Amino acid sequence: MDKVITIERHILRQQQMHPEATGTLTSILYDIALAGKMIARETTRAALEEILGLTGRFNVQGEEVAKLDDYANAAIVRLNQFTGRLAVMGSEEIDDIIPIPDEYPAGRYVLLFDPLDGSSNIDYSVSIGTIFSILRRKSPDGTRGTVEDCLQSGRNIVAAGYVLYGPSTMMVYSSGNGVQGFTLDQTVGEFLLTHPDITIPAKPKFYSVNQGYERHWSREIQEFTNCLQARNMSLRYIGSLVADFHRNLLGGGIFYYPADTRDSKLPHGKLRLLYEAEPLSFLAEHAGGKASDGKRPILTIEPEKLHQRTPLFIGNKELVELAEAYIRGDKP
Ligand code: FBP
Repeated sequence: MDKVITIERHILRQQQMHPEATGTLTSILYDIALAGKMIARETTRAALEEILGLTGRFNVQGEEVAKLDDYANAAIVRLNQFTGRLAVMGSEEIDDIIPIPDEYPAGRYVLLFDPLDGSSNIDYSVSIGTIFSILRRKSPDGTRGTVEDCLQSGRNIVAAGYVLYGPSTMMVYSSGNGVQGFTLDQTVGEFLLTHPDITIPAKPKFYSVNQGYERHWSREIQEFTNCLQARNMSLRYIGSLVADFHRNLLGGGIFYYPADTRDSKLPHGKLRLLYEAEPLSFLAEHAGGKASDGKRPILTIEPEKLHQRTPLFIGNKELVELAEAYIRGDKP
């Protein structure tokens, strides 16, 4: 690396491009980077500290909550609730909105996050991650934030990203000016710019889907998958959305989690619109890719519920459009 650029320095530079900026967004991104470092420390020490495993509680999705899920959620809330920068937060792990306690001032931004994505992989030391998006509040300044502040289409996102806890810890984010990747140098505790201006490679290599569910898919999705196989693309599926997305962002490919007929309770697939699909779609589009629910761009969907789910097709533009063509029934 001929230049050592910390994430703080990079975010500050981005801020200087916006004379109207107040520095609040900058500070929120700093806090997320700090939360990422704290969670990275816990994930690497989880087995040593006996914080692997489950809490015995179930979240609003009906999934068992992992101890590390709890830690990650609490770390992000504790770092952000007293700063006066946020009006309200929303977490994949918490049923309702997370209000800013009355003793703290309410700010102008909204933070939505999946504290630990891929939690089914935590105990197997497989890559997991924290996913986040930041939006401006819609409710009047100075008042307490509302659920409406959280239910905004992805077009209103001002910044989004993820922290990936894998062989190395990386933070990848965009504030609308390209997608940047930083690697945590544990020896100095700093995220350093290692992947500037990420764009999805034009020639896709990978397709990522849980093919174990193929018999539950529509004929169109099955035909689309056959088409990818006929293109000699490699199947890669980790089962952690953030890790599968990250590989395809750097190596080229498509990740998809379609709706299927397995569980009538999940007619719209498994992944959460606000905490998973919207932030990664913001990144995909700023990296020259595309993200769709099979029929329309994810970022145009008007959310109705905090924990609503959506089918997701995300990655190389050409492949996402190919999936949409198959779903429309006009396969090429
Ligand atoms: P959470 O772990 O945040 O609940 O995320 C859901 C998730 O684990 C995604 O990361 C992943 O892509 C998907 O579910 C895996 O689902 P499945 O086991 O059905 O393939």
